[in-house]
Amino acid sequence: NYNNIKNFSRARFGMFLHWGLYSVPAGRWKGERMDYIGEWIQSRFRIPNTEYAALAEQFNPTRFDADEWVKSAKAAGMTYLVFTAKHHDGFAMYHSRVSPYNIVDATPFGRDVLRELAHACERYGMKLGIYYSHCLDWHEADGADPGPDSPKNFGMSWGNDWDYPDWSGKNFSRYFENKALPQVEELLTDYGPVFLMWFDCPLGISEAQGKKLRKLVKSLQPDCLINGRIGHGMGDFGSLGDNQSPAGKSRIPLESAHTLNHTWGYKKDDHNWSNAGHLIDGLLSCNEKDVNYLLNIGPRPDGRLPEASLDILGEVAEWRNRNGVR
Ligand code: JFZ
Repeated sequence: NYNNIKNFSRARFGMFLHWGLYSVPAGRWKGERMDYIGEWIQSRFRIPNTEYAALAEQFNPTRFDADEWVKSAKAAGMTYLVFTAKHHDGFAMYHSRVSPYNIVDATPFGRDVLRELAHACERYGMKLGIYYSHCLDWHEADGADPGPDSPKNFGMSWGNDWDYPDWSGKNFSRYFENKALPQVEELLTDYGPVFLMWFDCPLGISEAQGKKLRKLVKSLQPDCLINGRIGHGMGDFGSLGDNQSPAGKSRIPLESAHTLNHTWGYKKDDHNWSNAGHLIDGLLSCNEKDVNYLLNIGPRPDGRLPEASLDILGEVAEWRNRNGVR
């Protein structure tokens, strides 16, 4: 869809939000601190699903206010959000009927935060994007797992081989058909217009499965864009990794994702905050090349955005006002 692709490059600046059960331990497990990115904590400490799922009982973000999140994004000049509806841990941050492993059915909070965000986006003219881990799902026995002989991710297993060590018994298409596709259908049916679907880590997905997923998205919402990490070169736009910048010309429009410290999901001990000036330089140099800049925030388990992130966003907002940037 040519018009919408043009819209994509006009979006320029977006807010990535990594929020989930991993925000509760926030990088520490049983007194041990975690290196590497916080949302990988279940794999890093090989936490059994029974124990990890108990985090849901502690997840009660009473300070969550969708309007506040959207307002801080808007003030900084952002035009879209990308919210983690389901990360690799498999926990749905919206009311899913496909699996009770979700924020409404499994936490004392019981609110559909995606619905609240979608409404807030509508109120403030913000576009809504949805992150969905379509292959990795540690909650499911059949989630993608490249197997015992494959290289690991900084020493961590890609698939859940702690609860489900029998690799030969895994059937990825069973997970894909029974959870991934139906959940993507929910996401594109129940939350109004979705600007883009942000898939991630295309492990174990066949070309036919990728086509099926793409077709599902486009049949439900023809204008919804798909990122390159769907796999098999099927994306409408490319996603660069953290702090990567484009090398040469690209066939499709690009987006570059960045964190404000060294994690995506909130980590208590990560104080490696970058400064606003550096961020603005990055934003400008991306936008100059028509690359969108997606800036990540890892909200705290109580629902508030970390103060350091808010400070940086505030400085960006100030810079915009000073320079009359729209
Ligand atoms: C993935 C996730 O594993 C991670 O937890 C986070 O959600 C991030 C945004 O995406 O990590 C990646 C995946 C691909 C690249 C970098 C980080 N890459 O291609 O450079």
